[in-house]
Amino acid sequence: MQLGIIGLPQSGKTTIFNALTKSCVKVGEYSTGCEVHIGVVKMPDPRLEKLTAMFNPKKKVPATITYVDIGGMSKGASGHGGLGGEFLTQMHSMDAIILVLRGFDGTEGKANPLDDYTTITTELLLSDMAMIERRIDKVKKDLGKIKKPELEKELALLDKCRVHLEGEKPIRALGLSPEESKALRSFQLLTEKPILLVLNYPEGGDPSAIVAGFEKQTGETITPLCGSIEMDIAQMSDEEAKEFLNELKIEEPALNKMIRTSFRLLGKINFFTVGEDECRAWTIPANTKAPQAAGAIHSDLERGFIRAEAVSYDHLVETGGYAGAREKGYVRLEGKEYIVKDGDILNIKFNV
Ligand SMILES: Nc1nc2c(ncn2[C@@H]2O[C@H](COP(=O)(O)OP(=O)(O)OP(=O)(O)O)[C@@H](O)[C@H]2O)c(=O)[nH]1
Ligand SMILES: [Mg+2]
Repeated sequence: MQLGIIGLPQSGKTTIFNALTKSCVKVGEYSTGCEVHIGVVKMPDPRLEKLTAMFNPKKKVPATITYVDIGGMSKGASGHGGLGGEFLTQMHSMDAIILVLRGFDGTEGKANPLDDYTTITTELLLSDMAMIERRIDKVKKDLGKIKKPELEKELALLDKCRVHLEGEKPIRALGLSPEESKALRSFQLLTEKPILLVLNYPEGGDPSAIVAGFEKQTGETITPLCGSIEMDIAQMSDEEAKEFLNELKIEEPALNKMIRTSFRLLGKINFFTVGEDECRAWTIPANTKAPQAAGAIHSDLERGFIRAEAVSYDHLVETGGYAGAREKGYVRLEGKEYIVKDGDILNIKFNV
């Protein structure tokens, strides 16, 4: 699962990347071309901590999420023959986008997150538009040679996208059917990707008025975050960080919340497996059926799936373990049609 961090130059992408991934990439230097940094983050999950305390396994394996800091986006990039090829290649392989908007005054001028938001979303729209138009030309040409119903169907879909983009609306707001989404998948359209907006605000500032104004104007939700403080926290030892957060009366770093939001943004959920050897969090798309969930562990488990023994996290914690949960009838036997829920603890029965 990969999330790309993008934004205008000097908006604090690398700072936030460092904070998210506890990396030490140099900040404040303009990235050269399409500079990319990659970091893998363990998802903080109190549930896995609790399960580990209950089962005392040899190993604890949390879910992970990959963040990619992608430099090289600038104002008017599309006007000069499109966003850079390398930038697009990077972007196309992302599952979702984190868009950083500068909320502090800096070398790039006074903060204007609303303006920056418009600039960037326009770039993304133009990039998709160019992609769709190229494909429309090609399909029309092919249809001129031979009439194929599937090409006609594609052309209708492409046209629908074009009209929508011309109305300055992202593809993700078009309400495509799963079938249509699949037909468009190979284009990996930028505005189809889920997007998380982050307002990078200055130390000591109060972002609430800017957030309210922004949300009113755009109808989008924006997460305020002070990149430089978060980066400092990420680089402290656990104890130092705890003390620092206590002093500021903050329960947990804003970044933890953001990591969880990234997860939800992607429509993913976690289930767990527990035992003496390991307690582990697994990531699957929401609405996955039990055999496919088992397949996330190993393809044999999907192939030979018989049933899943399932208990919810809350029930297991309430009863203190499997013995108590069984007594109360909380441990269910589920079949192939069962849709796995976030926080389920599964034990897969299989036979290959
Ligand atoms: N005041 C303030 N300054 C910040 C904050 N976050 C980043 N900066 C400063 O902004 C400058 C740019 O930060 P970077 O993280 O390098 O920005 P970037 O978006 O990666 O820049 P490019 O890679 O060149 O596009 C640095 O001097 C940071 O110290 C913040 O939350 N508050
Ligand atoms: Mg950078």
